[in-house]
Amino acid sequence: LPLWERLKRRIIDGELDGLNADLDEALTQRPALEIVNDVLLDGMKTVGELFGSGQMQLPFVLQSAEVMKTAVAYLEPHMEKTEDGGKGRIVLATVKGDVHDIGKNLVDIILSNNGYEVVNLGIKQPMSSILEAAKNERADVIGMSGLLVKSTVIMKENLEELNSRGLASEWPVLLGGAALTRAYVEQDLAGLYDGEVRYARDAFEGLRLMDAFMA
Ligand code: B1M
Repeated sequence: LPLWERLKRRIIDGELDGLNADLDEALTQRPALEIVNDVLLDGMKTVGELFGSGQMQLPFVLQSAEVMKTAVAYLEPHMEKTEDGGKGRIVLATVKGDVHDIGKNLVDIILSNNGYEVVNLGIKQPMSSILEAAKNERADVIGMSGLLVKSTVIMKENLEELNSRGLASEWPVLLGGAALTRAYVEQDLAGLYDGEVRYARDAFEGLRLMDAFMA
C-alpha cells in the first residue's frame, strides 16, 4: 500500500508494528499536524463508521484508539509551537460519564502549541471538579468535550449549574465533541446560559474561539 493508505490502515486495523517507521517517512513529506488531520483522523472516521454499523467490535475500536494516541504522541514534538504561553488559561475536561479523550487531547495540543496554558483534567469529570479547577487555576475559559449523546445533556446541566451558582459571567465556555451540533450549542444552550458559550467543530476552531474570548 502507498504510505498514506498504509497509515490510515494502521489506525483502522489497530496495527502498531512499524508505525514509527511509517510516521518518520510521513514526516519527510508533510507537516505533523497535516498527517494527524488529513490521514489519521480519516482512519478514525472509518473506525467510527464501522463500529456504528456493527462491522467492528469494541475491543478493536480500543486498539485503533491506542494506535491513534501513540501516533499523535510520536508526532507532537514535530508540531510547530509559538514560544509564548501567556495568552490565557483553559480548564479542559471530558464530561461526566464519557471516556472519549482523543479529540480533547488534540485540542490540548493545538492550544498548548499556540500560546495557551491548558489544565487538562482528563475524562469522566463531574462539574464539581471542573469548577474547582477553574477556580483554583484561575482559568479564563472552561472547555468541555463529550462524544456521547448523553454528554450533550450533561453539558446542558453543567451550564445550568454555572447559572444557578451565579458563576456564568466568570467563564466563557467552549464546547466540542462529535455528538454536539452547532445549532444545539449556539441556539439551545446559548439561549439558556447567562454567560458566553460557543461550539468548536474541531481543535482549530477551538483555537480561534480562544483567541476571540481572550481578545
Ligand atoms: Co466510542 N462511541 N464508545 N469509543 N467512539 C462513539 C462516540 C460513537 C459515535 C461510535 C458509533 O456508534 N458510531 C458512539 C456514540 C453514540 C452515541 O452516543 N449516540 C460511541 C459509543 C456508543 C461508545 C460506547 C458506549 C460503546 C460501548 O461501551 N458499548 C463506549 C462509551 C464509554 C463511555 O464513554 N462511557 C465507547 C468507548 C469507546 C472506546 C473506549 C473504545 C474509544 C475511545 C478511546 C479514547 O478516546 N481514549 C471509542 C472511540 C475511539 C470512538 C469513535 C470510533 C472515535 C472517537 C474519536 O476519537 N474520534 C467514535 C465515533 C465518532 O466519533 N464518530 C465513538 C477522533 C477525535 C479526534 O474526534 O473526539 O470528535 P473527536 O474530536 C474532534 C472534534 O469533535 C473536536 O475536535 C476534534 C478534532 O479536531 N472536539 C473539540 C472534541 N472535543 C472538543 C472540545 C473543544 C473543542 C473541540 O473545546 C473544549
